[in-house]
Amino acid sequence: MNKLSRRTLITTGLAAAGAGGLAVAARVAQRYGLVPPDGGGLYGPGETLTYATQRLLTRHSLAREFTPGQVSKDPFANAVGRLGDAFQHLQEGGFAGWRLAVDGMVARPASFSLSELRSFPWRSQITHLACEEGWSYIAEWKGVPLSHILDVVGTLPQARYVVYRSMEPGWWESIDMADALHPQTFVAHGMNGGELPVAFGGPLRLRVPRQLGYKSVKYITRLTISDSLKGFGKGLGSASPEGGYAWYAGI
Ligand SMILES: Nc1nc2c(c(=O)[nH]1)N[C@H]1C(S)=C(S)[C@@H](COP(=O)(O)O)O[C@H]1N2
Ligand SMILES: [Mo]
Repeated sequence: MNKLSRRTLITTGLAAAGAGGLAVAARVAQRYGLVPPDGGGLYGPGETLTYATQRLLTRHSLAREFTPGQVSKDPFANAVGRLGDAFQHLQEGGFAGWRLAVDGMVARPASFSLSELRSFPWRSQITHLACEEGWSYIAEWKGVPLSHILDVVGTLPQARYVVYRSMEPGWWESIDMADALHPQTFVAHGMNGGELPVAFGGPLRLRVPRQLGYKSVKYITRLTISDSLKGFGKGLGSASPEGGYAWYAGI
């Protein structure tokens, strides 16, 4: 069977199972390894149906890109908690000491300085950032595609997720390899033609334009590649499901 008809079959199966009951859909998803880390509990079957269906239908699709004329004149930066003395110290040094550590299931664990990251091949995109609370803005983002960083460190074949952590306490997320390798997923260091302002996550944030704003974590300092999310936090994949939000926030 070719890939497409297999995909149609699974998707049709999921839809039929979904009509017959979310729990049945969850069993179909399980058979194809499409259960998200927060797929247990009360909302689990719904989360599984969303994730599995989107993964099969939109695996390679691109988030919409805009023209320079559509960039928001006055983008809204979400309020950020206290970033702490260590952050302030780095900021006073122009972030020369900022590092992004990459570890876990990689052949060559590494720690990159900001200037090393800026010397990597970069790309830019004009995309929409949408908060689950209703506001949004369009900005131009400049950064290193995450896939490039994963190439440099040599991701092992059994890798399934990239976990990313912020210097801001309590903020950590993860994405699956489909989103990690997606061409629009950036480790962003620039915005609207300049350096990335602190209010918008500078010096470094992840941009995941195919998911809601909360997956675009600001002030990232560490990436961990893993085959499982069980050992991180409460094992639900990120801080979001611990606070009642979905791990997969595809749009
Ligand atoms: N470290 C950190 N990252 C974060 C947040 C935060 O408060 N701290 N807020 C998240 C949420 S809920 C959204 S909607 C976006 C907001 O991005 P913005 O500040 O560029 O508008 O950042 C996400 N990343
Ligand atoms: Mo948000």
